[in-house]
Amino acid sequence: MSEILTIALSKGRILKDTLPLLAYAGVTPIDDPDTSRKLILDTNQADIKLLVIRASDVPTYVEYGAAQIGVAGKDVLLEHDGTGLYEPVDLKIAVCKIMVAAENGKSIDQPRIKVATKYVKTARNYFASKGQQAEIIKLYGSMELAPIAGLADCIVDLVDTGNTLKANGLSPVAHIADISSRLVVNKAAMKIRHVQIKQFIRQIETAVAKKK
Ligand code: PRT
Ligand code: MG
Repeated sequence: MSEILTIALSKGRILKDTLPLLAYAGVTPIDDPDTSRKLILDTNQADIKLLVIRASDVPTYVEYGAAQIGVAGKDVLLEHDGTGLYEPVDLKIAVCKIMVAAENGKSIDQPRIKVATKYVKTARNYFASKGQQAEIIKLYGSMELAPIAGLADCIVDLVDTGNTLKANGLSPVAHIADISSRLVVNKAAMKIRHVQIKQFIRQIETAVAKKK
């Protein structure tokens, strides 16, 4: 048996959308991930385990090598500072957009604006690239409330159907980036365990292609 391959992913939509890809690659968890309270899931392959953690913690686990592989949204990766990660496969799951949104009818064409977001780095880079002065206000959730409550002029957040914005009287005013989840790999592991990891990556690539 080869060394254990540990794959970090988050509960919710990423786990839900990753399981079919893993199944194509011949990997299925033993316990039902929806009902299990375990944070480490054994799979039908004795040398593959899944870690179920916070979405924003996935790059950290992989960068430090506690997991060799992970699945993380590009939104999370854009905010992560590390350089210890390869990003070899776009899994084309959990697809959405990262956008600027403001109250219906309001323009963000002001010399200086307040932006509420969980995506501080992405927001800062975006407004800098536009040459627009922005005060970035860090929030941890429910961004949609910020313009309504008068905390900020606009938000930077993920948008899928647009229903959440709509329900809160907001409209998208700018598109920043298309988002999907990526397979990430620890750089040292890729070198040291090249054969095992390359083989896994190839299986996942095939699964992504087949799913289309
Ligand atoms: O645990 P933690 O809070 O760190 O992570 P999380 O709660 O963001 O995890 P989760 O499971 O909600 O999302 C994980 C990943 O899914 C994100 O990092 C994205 O890469 C991806 N994803 C894809 C989304 C969405 N689509 C999405 N629509 N994540 C969140 N949303 C939210 C969005 O923030 C907004 O509140 O859904 C709402 C908008 O959806 P619509 O359809 O109303 O536009
Ligand atoms: Mg959440």
